[in-house]
Amino acid sequence: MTQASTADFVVVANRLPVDLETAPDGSTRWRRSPGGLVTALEPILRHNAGAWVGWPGISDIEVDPLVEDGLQLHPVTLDADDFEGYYEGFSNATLWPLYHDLVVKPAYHRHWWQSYQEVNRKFAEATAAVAAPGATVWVQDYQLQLVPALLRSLRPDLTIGLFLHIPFPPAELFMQLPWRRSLVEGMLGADLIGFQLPGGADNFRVLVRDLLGLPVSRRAIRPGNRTGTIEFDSRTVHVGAFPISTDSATLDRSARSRAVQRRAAELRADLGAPQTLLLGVDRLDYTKGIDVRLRALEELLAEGRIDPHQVCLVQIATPSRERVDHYDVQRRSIEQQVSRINGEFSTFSRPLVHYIHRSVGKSTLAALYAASDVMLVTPLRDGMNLVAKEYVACRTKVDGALVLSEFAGAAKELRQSYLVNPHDLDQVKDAIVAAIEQSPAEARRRMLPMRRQVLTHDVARWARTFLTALGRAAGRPVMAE
Ligand code: GDG
Repeated sequence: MTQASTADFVVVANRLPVDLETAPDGSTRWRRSPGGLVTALEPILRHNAGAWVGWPGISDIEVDPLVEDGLQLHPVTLDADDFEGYYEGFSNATLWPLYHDLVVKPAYHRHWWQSYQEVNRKFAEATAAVAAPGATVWVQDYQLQLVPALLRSLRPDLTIGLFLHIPFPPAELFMQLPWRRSLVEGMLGADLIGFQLPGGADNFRVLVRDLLGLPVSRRAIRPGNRTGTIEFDSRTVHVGAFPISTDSATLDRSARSRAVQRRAAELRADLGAPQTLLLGVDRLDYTKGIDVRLRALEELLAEGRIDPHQVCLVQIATPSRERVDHYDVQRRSIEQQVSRINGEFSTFSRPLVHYIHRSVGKSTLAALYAASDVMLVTPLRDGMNLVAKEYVACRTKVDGALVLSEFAGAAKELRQSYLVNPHDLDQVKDAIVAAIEQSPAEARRRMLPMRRQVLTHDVARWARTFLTALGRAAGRPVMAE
């Protein structure tokens, strides 16, 4: 462990790319939690004396800055009250449902807002202390929307980007938020605000025009990317769409490897060699529509349109935000659905639904993608949905079928999937049947263009595109890679 120094490029995210874990004997150790974001940003961080500011995953622990595997990490300490008010409360019981079209009712509590402000200030102060003069800072996601303005007031010399990973809602919904003005002004501290889709950027511009009465325009900073500008506080703030992706080449390579191919074959055999294997992979979240696909499956089985001897579903439902009420309710209802389907339709040789309420390893996940005939991605609303892109990246034999909700950002790129409105159960059922019955030629016709899209538009390209646009927005040279 080494003391970290000042950095020319700083990523600020709710979580660090490593988790601090407490062992049974009370000692702590770091475990890498490499997500797509780390993979995409790691080369840029390394080449630019980069640093990452974030929460280490355990409350009430003071941790010194450290260098882990060549990355400067700056832990932000949160106490149990911060975690409850800022994270579980305001981030996940206010903003999350508000930004996902009110799938459940957002709760508005003044003490949560207070905590959100305080914690955003902690993150801004930690970042201000780490960033070198004139550095570039990239703030990630809805938990930190006040950081851009707080940071700008502390460090006007910085170039600041903000990327929102989840949808940005229409103004009519956003206007419910009692602290709407402060939140928007917090975001406007950035030089560039990135959204997953042009629709999110449009929603933000309309909101700023109507709520703050500011002039907005559609001047493009990059051809082909619907971007615009907002004049605020004698500065120009750029707004645009930057659809995120996955590390496609690595997934493709992993899915081709002998080890993953062997594991895929083993998994199918372990599952009783079903004729058709269906798969769902999600955090257990009420936005993901796990209940939608289970309901569709149950009706198809009850109507005899699917033969229980031929089909089985693996549903990975990774534990998530378990202390937030709506998540607990959702979990119980999904578990009831699963046991009802299994009670009615399992055969003596195997259960109909294999429900895994745990996280599985990366190579098992790649093997599941490679082994499954039909991938079910049915969210009611989703910023992008990387699972859909990961499945496509792992279909190295150009087969398989993706049933995809129109309300996932990924639907804008994966047009050849079986697109469904998750609120239209009959359509979801018909799409599942069509996906199960498709011919190999039809599978190839659909999968080929989707693979081309995902393999050419990977997460590294996403990061590069955002940072290039940020450099142009700030009128400074972009990061070296
Ligand atoms: C937010 C936005 C946007 C899941 N279970 C396991 C596992 N995973 C991995 C998947 C995928 C990731 O977690 C989930 O990403 P999603 O994009 O599907 O969804 P969110 O977590 O809601 O992410 C979303 C994303 O940010 C990025 O901008 O796309 O719209 O909501 O990578 O593979 N990974 C492993 N084991 C599991 O059991 N190893």
